[in-house]
Amino acid sequence: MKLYEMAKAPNPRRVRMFLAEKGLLDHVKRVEIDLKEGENLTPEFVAKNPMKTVPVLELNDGTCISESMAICRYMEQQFPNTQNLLGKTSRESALIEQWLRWLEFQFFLPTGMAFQHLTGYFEDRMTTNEAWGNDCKLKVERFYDFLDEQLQGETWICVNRFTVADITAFCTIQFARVIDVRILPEHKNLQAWYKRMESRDSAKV
Ligand SMILES: N[C@@H](CCC(=O)N[C@@H](CS)C(=O)NCC(=O)O)C(=O)O
Repeated sequence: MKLYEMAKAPNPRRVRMFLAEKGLLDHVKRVEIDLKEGENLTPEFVAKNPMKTVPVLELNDGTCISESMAICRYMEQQFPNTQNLLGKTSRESALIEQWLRWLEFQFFLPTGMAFQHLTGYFEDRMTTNEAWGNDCKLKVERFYDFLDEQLQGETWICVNRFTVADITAFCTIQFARVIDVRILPEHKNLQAWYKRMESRDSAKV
């Protein structure tokens, strides 16, 4: 299998961490796609993913799966004897899914929008709007407060164990440095959780 990704980009990072936790990183051959140079816009890449984004997992039969969570689900089902990260019961799966949607829509997406509209990274292919970027940044800052509250008395984001929700929150927090948002000293619960995350081997990939 091939994993088209960009090492520095946050969505591919989520998938790499997921694979590392499961001990499956060596099951994929990583292919670097330079987004800044527009390598995701070539006809060859668009044929693999018409959404023009990374990551993309290409199976040995040529099937291409894009969307980080679709890739994670595929790998979890293909390798059921690895560490479960998506839920062992319907209750767990539902709560993890709820958190994933909160994290992706209310946290990751505004971080990405703030990045695009405040840094001008894709200025050659989009019109930026600074006011919108700042609104998104504010939303990201509020989400840190929310996460800190939710982590009161908890070790992990949900279901009392490490899951893909922790991976998604961690990768978003690291990504948010590019818009200069960081965990504040008063976010004691979030600080403690972040230390736990940082100490995992998968945090290094
Ligand atoms: N929902 C998608 C988002 C993928 C995504 O936006 N990837 C970014 C890199 S983190 C990308 O390829 N951006 C290129 C672009 O927007 O042109 C996923 O979860 O995989």
